[in-house]
Amino acid sequence: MVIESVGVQEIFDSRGDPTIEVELKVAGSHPFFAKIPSGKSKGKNEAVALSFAEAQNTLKDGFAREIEGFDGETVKELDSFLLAADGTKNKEKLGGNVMLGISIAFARALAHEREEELWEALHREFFPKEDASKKPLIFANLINGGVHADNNLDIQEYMAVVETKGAYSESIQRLISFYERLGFVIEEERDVKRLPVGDEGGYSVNFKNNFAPVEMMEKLIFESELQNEFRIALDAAASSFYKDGNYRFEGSSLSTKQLIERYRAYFESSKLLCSIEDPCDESDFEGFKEMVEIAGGRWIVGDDLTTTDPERIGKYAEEKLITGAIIKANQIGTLTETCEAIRAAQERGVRCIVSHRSGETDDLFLVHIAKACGADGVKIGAPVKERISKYDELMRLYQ
Ligand code: 2PG
Ligand code: MG
Repeated sequence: MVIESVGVQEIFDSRGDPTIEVELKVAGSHPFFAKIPSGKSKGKNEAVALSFAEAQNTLKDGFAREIEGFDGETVKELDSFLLAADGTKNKEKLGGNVMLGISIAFARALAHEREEELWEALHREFFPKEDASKKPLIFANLINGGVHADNNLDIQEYMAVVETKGAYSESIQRLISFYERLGFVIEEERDVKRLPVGDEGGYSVNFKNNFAPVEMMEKLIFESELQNEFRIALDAAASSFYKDGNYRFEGSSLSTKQLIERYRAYFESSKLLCSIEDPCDESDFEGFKEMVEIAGGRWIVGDDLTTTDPERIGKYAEEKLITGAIIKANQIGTLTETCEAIRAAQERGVRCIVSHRSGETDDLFLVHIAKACGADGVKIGAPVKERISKYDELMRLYQ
């Protein structure tokens, strides 16, 4: 498969912030595209994302000519070429977003040539032994806080975790009804109409403390008799409230030990809380370790800590800092490294949750990565607006 040209367009994500779409032309076919999402609560080690103007200049300054005529039959070959052409540690020369866009568009071209879906091409190349029919748990963010919302919650995300034993269509319908009921409960309690929502479509209102949303969701899950199918997960995104060695939490300054005591109390008070992502700052290795020790089988998930980096995931899994890992392709910047990160987790028994970003597009590649690798979870926000297309794709791919 020979690349004829690469171009970039400026597009806008679900927050209205600019991001890029890559267009790739290969010999003898129509163009292939990939839209790249963007994050707000980012890990320090994420690949650099170029602005549209920077991406355009990089292509004009010679990279477009360099890649023209590239000839390869696998995603790995293309990504090795991109990594060599970039040559930096954090992809600052070509941009992780540009590289990932080329990588995904090329994978789509390869899949098209073989009359396959994107997930089939990825499964064949990277995960031939994994069970692509395994249904991932759905992590749906229903109450937003932290930097994703304009409210008083320090914790960034309160997610319903939905296990699907039958058809996805039925579980997703139950999730949508649950999300609506949760909205009514909050409206009634506050006596307001039209609740504000945060970046990922979850309700964004004040609560008396960071545990109150868990209590509210848990009560409603039991009242709705969904306790055998629905559980609750948090993304604390703790780096966003960590400053100078302490955590700014509910107006106080907490040490790692004190913060972990709060989480311990959550575990004791909740029957359904099954996972906490980034409970501590990405530099607080002791904190992560202690969380795994007290978690009692609940997942302790790395996101800012691990940034979809195969080496970091491998290292932190072996040091027992995590039992789950968030997979976001644009944190690392190529499909090959994304798949290696998943492998690094799978080989060590660490659960993989393939995730969206807070600034999303309607590109569906994350659902295809999840299916290709037999992921344990997909994290796609509330079932509304721009995120709904990912739920539709889940139903289509797993019917
Ligand atoms: C996260 C994500 C997605 P962002 O922290 O897990 O929910 O947010 O894309 O802003 O990093
Ligand atoms: Mg996160």
